[in-house]
Amino acid sequence: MFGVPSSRVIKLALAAAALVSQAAFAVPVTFSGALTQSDPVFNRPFTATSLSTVGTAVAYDVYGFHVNAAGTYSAEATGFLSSTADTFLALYQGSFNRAAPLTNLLTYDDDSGTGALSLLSATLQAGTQYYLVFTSYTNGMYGEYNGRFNTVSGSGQVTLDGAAAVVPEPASLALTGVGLAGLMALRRRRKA
Ligand SMILES: [Ca+2]
Repeated sequence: MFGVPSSRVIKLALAAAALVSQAAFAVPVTFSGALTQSDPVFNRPFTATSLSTVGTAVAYDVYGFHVNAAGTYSAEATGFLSSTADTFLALYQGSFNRAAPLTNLLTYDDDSGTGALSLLSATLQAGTQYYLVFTSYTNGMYGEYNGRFNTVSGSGQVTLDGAAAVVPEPASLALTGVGLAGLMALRRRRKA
């Protein structure tokens, strides 16, 4: 006979329930960085078939990511320089080549977010590599920014691939503070 204290059984059950709930609900993934004068530049798209004539050499950052289940996902710019700053997002499937900005372009957005911030959504598949390009509307716009991926439909999860400036959105503000403090400490160390 195995005499297992009932309190331990309850604890195990609660731990298992916590694991299940973590797996069942997608967690938004935030990212942050800065567009700088030393960033590479490209001629951003204007439409799916034409290039911008005002964003001809915009600084950009690229975020490689994948999802673990098919579904609808969104990516948005949540801040850039100031409330009037004008972001642009482009989503690529398979590969991104700054010399061919219309190749593999899945979708893009200029101003669907707050103010002139960008918000795009797309149906994505598991097992496919995607690249989110964060850039600005016109040339010469530099500054720090924040962004976020969300699962719009389905229970899939976005995972960023090897991006250094990635902070999974935590469940509490306390955790956000710790994550941002850690990120800033890391950034300070790198600059030193
Ligand atoms: Ca914009």
